[in-house]
Amino acid sequence: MGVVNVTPDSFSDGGLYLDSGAAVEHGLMLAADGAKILDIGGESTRPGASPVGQQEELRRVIPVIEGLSAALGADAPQISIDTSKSSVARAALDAGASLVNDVTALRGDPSLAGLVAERGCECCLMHMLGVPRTMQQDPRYEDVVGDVKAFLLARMEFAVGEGIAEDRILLDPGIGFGKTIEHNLQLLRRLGELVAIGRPVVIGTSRKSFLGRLTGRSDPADRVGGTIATNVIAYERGASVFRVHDVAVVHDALLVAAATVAA
Ligand code: HH2
Repeated sequence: MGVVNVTPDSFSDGGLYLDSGAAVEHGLMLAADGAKILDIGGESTRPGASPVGQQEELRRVIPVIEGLSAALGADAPQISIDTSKSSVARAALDAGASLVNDVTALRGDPSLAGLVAERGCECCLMHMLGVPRTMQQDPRYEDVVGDVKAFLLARMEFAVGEGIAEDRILLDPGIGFGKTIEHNLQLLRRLGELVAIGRPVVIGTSRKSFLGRLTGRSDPADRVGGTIATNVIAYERGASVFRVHDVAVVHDALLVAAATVAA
């Protein structure tokens, strides 16, 4: 899953693809690099980020999804919309998206679950403790893996109760969303416990700050080594979807990891 952030303030690529033409071009490059899914987002969820209004989010992402849908060929990657708003998800699905990636796991907008159920599209339910503005202020868990697993099971039960087919659901532990370095590492180390739920697990470590703290790399673009290491480990522990900014190198790393594990 390649990331296309159409935002001025994303933590690693804010402002680079705010222009819809540049965002479409970037998405096409990620597809050529091997992305099977393109995740389009118009609102940063980095720690401390401020919420974006519906009109502005629509203005950012819809032309990009329309542009990618028109430009991508027969072997096109799936388009995912990274949003918590049902109005944005609806317009994105109309424009060609088929996966709703909601970092609030259907807690942010009461009408999003019904929309996903009605359209029969896929959705990714992600764990987050608190809200982006304050989530990194002293996050605490009884047992981070057990707590995240219980949360994901509860959100899946909610989604199914709202009419979403279980086989349309992907799950994500939400690396960096209300977690310390040790919480993130525990989730990666014990990812198998989440894979055991039986739904595809999405993992998003790409360029995140815990990799910077572990390696001393303050510039997110310099965290590709840490990104590769964590994605290979997640693959080996059963993750299915790898949300990254640097598709080409992670794609190669996963091809080699897959060949090694298969042998
Ligand atoms: N991480 C980010 C955003 N969306 N979605 C899922 N399912 N999993 C993640 O780990 C995840 C996500 C944050 O990364 P990014 O989009 O690069 O940054 P920003 O939120 O600042 O735009």
